[in-house]
This record gives sequence, C-alpha cells and structure tokens, in this order.
Amino acid sequence: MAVSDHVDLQGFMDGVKKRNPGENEFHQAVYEVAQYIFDYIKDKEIYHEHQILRRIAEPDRVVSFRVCWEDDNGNVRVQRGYRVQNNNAIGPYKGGLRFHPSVNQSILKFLAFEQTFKNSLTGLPMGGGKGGSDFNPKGKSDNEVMRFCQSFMTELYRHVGVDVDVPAGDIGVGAREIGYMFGQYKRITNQYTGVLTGKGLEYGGSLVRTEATGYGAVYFLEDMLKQAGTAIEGKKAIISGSGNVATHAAEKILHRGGIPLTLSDSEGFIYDPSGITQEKLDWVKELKTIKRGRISEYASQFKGSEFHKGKRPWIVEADLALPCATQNEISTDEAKVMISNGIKAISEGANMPTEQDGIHAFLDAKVLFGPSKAANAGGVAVSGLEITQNLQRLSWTSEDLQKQLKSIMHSIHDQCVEYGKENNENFVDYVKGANLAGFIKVANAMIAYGVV
Ligand code: NDP
Ligand code: 2IT
Repeated sequence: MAVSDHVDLQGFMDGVKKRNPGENEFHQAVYEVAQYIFDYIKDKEIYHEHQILRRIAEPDRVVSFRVCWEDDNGNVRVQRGYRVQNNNAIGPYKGGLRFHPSVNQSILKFLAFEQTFKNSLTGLPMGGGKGGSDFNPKGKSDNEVMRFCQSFMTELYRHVGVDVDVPAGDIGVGAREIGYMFGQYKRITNQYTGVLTGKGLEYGGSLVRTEATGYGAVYFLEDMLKQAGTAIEGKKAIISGSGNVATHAAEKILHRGGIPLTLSDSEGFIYDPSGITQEKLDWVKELKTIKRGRISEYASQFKGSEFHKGKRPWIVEADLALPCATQNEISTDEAKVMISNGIKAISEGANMPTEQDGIHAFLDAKVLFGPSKAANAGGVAVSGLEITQNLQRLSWTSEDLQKQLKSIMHSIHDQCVEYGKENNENFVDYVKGANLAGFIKVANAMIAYGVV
C-alpha cells in the first residue's frame, strides 16, 4: 500500500465540501470530528495509509426513493424516503428514522455519520445509519400516518433486516409509526424478526427504551458533574423540546432533585418559574403523544407559567441545559448568553444541537459540555439491548435494563475522560474524548478488513 500524501484539515474539508455540495449539516458534522482526528492521527501513518477518515465520511450507500400515499380526501401525495447506511465496520447499520418536512440528504447524512461514532461508544456491535422522509405527521389522521408508513416500508424493507440494518424512531417517529412499519414489514416478508427497535412491549419491544435517551442524557450529565465534584440536586435546568427525549430528560432531572424550568416546540417555549413537576410532566406526555397538542397549551393549563412565542429557552437563567429538540438550536450568540448567565453544564439530548462556534465558546469558558454522540447514546444503547432480547426471544426486566443503561452511560463517560482529559488539567474536553474514543474502534475494525 502506498504511503498517502497527508492532506491537512483544510484540504480534507475542501474535498468533503466539493464532493457533497450544499450539504451544510453534513459538512458541520464531519468538521466537528475531523478537527480532533487530524491531530490524533498526525503521527499514526496507518490511519492515513488506509484513508480511514475519508472512508468514514463517504456513506457506504445512500438509498432514496419515492413514497406515494393517499390522504383522507383521496388526493395522491408524493414524498421522498431515504436510508443512509454510513458504516457497518462494527455491526449491522443502526439508527433512527426521522419524519419531518425539513428532512433532506444533508441532514440524514450528518445523522448517519454521527451515529457511527455514537454506536461505537456504546460498546455494542452496531454500525451507523439513519433514514426518514420529508413527510410531516403533524395534523395527519392516524389512517393517513398508517398509509404513509406502509408505503414507506414497502420500499424500505428491501434495504433492512436484522443482520443488515435495524432502524428505530427519531423526530416524528414514535411508537405509533414503528407499529405501522413493523406490521407492514411482517406482512411483506412473512417474518417476525427484530428488524425495528422501539417496538411496543406486546410485540418485542424493550422496557426502558422509551425513557432511555432522556434518562441517559441525565446520567451522563450527572457523571460530568460528579467528575467536577458537584451534583444535580437543587440545580435549575433549561430544556428544549417536548417530545420523547425532552420529557424523559426532565423526568430524570426531577428524580435527581433538580428543577426543570422550561420545555419547547417549534412554536416557542414555556417557562414555569415554580418548576415542572412530575404531575405537569405526565400532562405534557399525554398532550404530546395522545392528544398531539402544542406546548403553548401548558401556559393555559398551569397558572404562573408563561409561553414565549417564537423564542427558545436559552435566555432563562439556569445551571444546567439540555437541548432536546433539533440540530443547531443553540446559536453561538445564545451560547454566549448562557455563559454570561452562569450556565455550568450542557448535556446534548438532541443530535448536534449546538453550533460549532457555540461549542468552542462553552469549552473556552470551561463549561462542562456533553456532546450528543456521547450524551444521547442511551437510546440506541437500549435499542441494541432490544435486538439482543429479540434474538434470544426473551424480555429482560426493567431493573436489569436500567442497570445496563446506567453502566453503558458510565462507560461512555469513562471513555470520554480517558481520551478527553488534557494533560495536567482537571477540565475534560468531552467533545474530543467522544470523537477519539468513537473513532478508534471503527477505524481499527476497518484496518483489519483491508481495502473494502
Ligand atoms: P419527538 O418527535 O418526540 O420530539 C421532537 C421535539 O422537538 C418536539 O417538541 C418538536 O416540536 C421539537 N422540534 C423538532 N424539530 C424542531 C425544529 N426544527 N425547531 C424547533 N423544535 C423542533 O423527537 P425526539 O424527542 O425523539 O427527538 C428529539 C431530538 O433527540 C432529535 O434531535 C433526535 O435526533 C434526538 N435523539 C432522539 C433519540 C430517540 O431515541 N428518540 C435518540 C437520540 C437522539 P414540534 O412538535 O413543534 O415539531
Ligand atoms: O439518534 C439516535 O440515536 C436515535 N434516534 C436512536 C437510534 C436507535 O436506533 O435507537
């Protein structure tokens, strides 16, 4: 094998941009990893020789397809579906499906790239993938959602399988959508396999999967605070989103004696100065998953709380922040406001919620910063445990799964400390730690396979 000419970070990124024009989210995700990897591999010829980063940043394949369905008025609607299979060096592709009007190839490529490192950090045998559609489930009837999901799976089934690629939920894909898709997969293939995770408990789903991402993000936050000699108890938390990840993150903050102050959706945020209690959270969960309502309704329901239309919660003073809605939802300017308001720690429940310069601002200010690929890995970790239970045709207990989730999150935290602790400094750069630890395992597996 010829020794490669070493390109520098800038040259590498120029190539990524040229090959993936206009895919800004993908460029951002690749840069965030590459800036650390370049430094790490500068004296490790083998990674250059095998062009490892160049290969991880080129998805194994991107499948895109037409999805036709009929709405309740008999109109034919046309959507685009995708599955990005980024890398399967350490296991079958694994990652969620997102249904949201903003979905495009750039967003799914960034998510599949991130998922590759996240899944590696869990220690479970899972490669990285992501998929979805620009379909908007909001405002659609259950029958419309069912027809869309069936049509989507009628193409997707060719590309997935328990040893090939195992999708799950993400934004806009929860228990209802997974049920419709699993039903259609079973109908088409006549096979009952664990091809999707996040399934209902009646048909092969795992206990603790629903809670896992939000709870896991708080376990990670707790570990970061412990490492720094403090704890969640008594601290105020600002949280964005009001879906699966946000509500369970808020719940675990409550379990730890913290005070959740905010939740949000795409229309604005609610601020409850007296704190969001378990009772209020239960009301929000029902609002979002059963009534499919808007978070603004919280302010009419609970006296003393406020709805801030068109705004994000980062202006509220607090000790802890958990962005749990979507990518780039903390701008660099908002990060600076949070720093001047005295924020102590961030745990990213959403994927890539902080702009690149915002992350640097937090790190420069020595704010504890748990990046998404580490902090939100609890969801996919329990998905991995769901796969194992399905293969065993067994269901484990909630206690067992809670214990395993905690232990996986501790192990991710430990890997970040090992690779992210600066010499002679107490401060841990968790971004660096997560990127290096996630990369090394995938890279070494790829080297073992040779050029494939
Ligand atoms: P849900 O669909 O359950 O909830 C999404 C929440 O985010 C809603 O409150 C939604 O508001 C809000 N949101 C979505 N898009 C936007 C936007 N463009 N601007 C403002 N708010 C928005 O999704 P999840 O809770 O599952 O996912 C939230 C985040 O967590 C995503 O980044 C996802 O990738 C990540 N994640 C999820 C995991 C999981 O297991 N579910 C695992 C790891 C990460 P609205 O109703 O107005 O759209
Ligand atoms: O971003 C993510 O890790 C997820 N949406 C969960 C993926 C999964 O396969 O459980």
